[in-house]
Amino acid sequence: MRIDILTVVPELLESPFNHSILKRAKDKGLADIHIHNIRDWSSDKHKRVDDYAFSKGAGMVMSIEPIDKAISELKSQRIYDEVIFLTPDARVFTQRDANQLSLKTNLILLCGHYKGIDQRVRDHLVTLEISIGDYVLTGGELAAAIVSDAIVRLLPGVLSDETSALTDSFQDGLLTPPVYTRPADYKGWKVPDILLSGNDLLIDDWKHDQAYERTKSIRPDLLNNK
Ligand code: 6GU
Repeated sequence: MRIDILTVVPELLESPFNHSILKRAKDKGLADIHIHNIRDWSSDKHKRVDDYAFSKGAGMVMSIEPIDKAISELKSQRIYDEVIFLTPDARVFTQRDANQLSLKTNLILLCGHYKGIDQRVRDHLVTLEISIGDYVLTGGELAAAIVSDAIVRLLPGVLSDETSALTDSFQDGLLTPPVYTRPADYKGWKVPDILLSGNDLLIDDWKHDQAYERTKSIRPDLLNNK
C-alpha cells in the first residue's frame, strides 16, 4: 500500500513514521509512505498556500491551487482509491473505516490547517472526509498519523502472530480483557487464579466474560451497535 500525505507542516509527521511498527512496515516494503509539502506547489513568490476568506472575519483559508496541483501531479503517476481530507467537521473514523481502507492500494491524505480550506477542494477533489474525534486539533497532521497507523498495522505481515490485529479491542465489537505477566503475586496483588489453572477452555470463557463486563461498564454504546 502507498500513502501520500499532503501537509504544510511535514516536520510534524516525520517522527511517527520513523519509529516502531510504522517504520518496520516501511522497511519491510509493506507500506510506502510519502510526505509532501503543499508549499512545493505554490506559485506565489512567498510560497503562500493560504489567503483571506471572502467572508469577513473567517480568518485564513487554504487555497485550492497548490492543493489541486499537488493532487493532479500524484494522480498523473498512479490511480488513487481515495483522496481523504482530515478535518474535525466530518464523520468520526472507526475501526470499520480502518479495515476498509487497509484493503486499498493508493491513498492520498490531505491535512487541513488554518481556519479551513476552500470548499471547492472538498467538493471537487476530496472523495472521503474523516475526523478522529469530537475535539479540535491545530491541524490534520496528527490525525493523519493516527489514521495511517490504524490502517498500516492491519496490512498482512506488519504485526506478528502474538500481536495480531484480530484480537484487538473493537475487532469483535468488545474491549479487550485484562492481561497479566509475571510475577503471579506482586506485593500481594495477585493474578486471577483462573489464568494460572492451565485450563484453556475456562480461560477463554473468562476472557470473554471480562471483555463483555468491561465493555458494558466503560463503553455500553458498543454493545448497542451490535
Ligand atoms: Cl482530522 N483535524 C483537526 N484539525 N482536528 C480534529 C480532527 C482532524 N479530528 C478531530 N479533531
